[in-house]
Amino acid sequence: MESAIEALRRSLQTGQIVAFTGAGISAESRVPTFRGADGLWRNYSPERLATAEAFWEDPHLVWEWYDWLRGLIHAARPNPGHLALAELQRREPARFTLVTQNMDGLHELAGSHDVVKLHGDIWILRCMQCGREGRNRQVPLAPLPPLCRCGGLLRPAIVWFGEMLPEDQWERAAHAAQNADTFVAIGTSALVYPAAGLVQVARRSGARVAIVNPDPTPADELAEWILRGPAGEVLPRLL
Ligand code: BV8
Ligand code: ZN
Repeated sequence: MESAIEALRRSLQTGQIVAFTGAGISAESRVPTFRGADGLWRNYSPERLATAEAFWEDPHLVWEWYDWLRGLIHAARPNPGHLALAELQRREPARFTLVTQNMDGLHELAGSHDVVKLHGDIWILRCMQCGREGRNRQVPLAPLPPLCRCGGLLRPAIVWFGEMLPEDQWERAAHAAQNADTFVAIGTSALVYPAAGLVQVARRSGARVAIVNPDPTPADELAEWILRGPAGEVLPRLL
């Protein structure tokens, strides 16, 4: 591990860096991941809950799930992994891009900025009627489901399965991956597309790929370096 960290550290000294994060980076902030042993989706099937159809069918049930998740995330604090990425961006603002699949907002709380958010933000609500969006950090939400001033139903401004990713965010992420010299995938199972495809995009564009994850992922075969450990321990050592 030491030699890999040393080699990755050297690679980060020059060129464009992309950090690509998933739920694993928030695991040490006690925000459960989706597919781990204690994953959120052990009890619920994501395709059943995290879809527009499920929401139309039973907005109250889907909101109970997200209101519960908001309560967990509201209590969470950024961990050394989030803080290390914010510090790296502070040192190399022109050479660093953070692309996240997470919707918990912990990267921003840690001090990261201009974060590319591929799957939206659980703290932003969007009206299904008038489209108005607003930040709302109220936990628990009351009433459930929350309603807009216009009377329309509010939904979380996150990307459900079967939904398109925000065009501008995807463009920024794809551009960063195409121009990356070093691409570090942190805490993601690399199973959800099109986000997971960014690792291949970076690799094909000539980037050197590193993976920070205690467990194997399908992206491992693209990696020059695999740092087999928790982000909260590995990333600070990288700095
Ligand atoms: C789209 C919001 C179509 C909701 C999410 C079959 C094959 C290929 C693709 C598909 C297919 N069937 C369907 C699809 C498409 C689908 C998809 O990819 N499905 C997968 C499951 C197969 N994708 C979509 O539907 C996307 N949209 O394709 O649109 C389209 C096309 C044209 C026109 C219209 C439509 C939308 C994808 C976004 C879905 N929304 N979230 C909600 O979650 O409530 S995705 C969800 O998974 C999360 O948001 C998360 O962002 C994402 C990825 O999960 P990870 O972040 O990787 O987390 P995970 O738990 O999986 O892994 C954690 C990792 O951390 C593990 O590896 C673990 O080992 C590691 N770890 C643990 N502890 C630590 C750690 N690492 C470091 N440190 C630690 N301490
Ligand atoms: Zn409205």
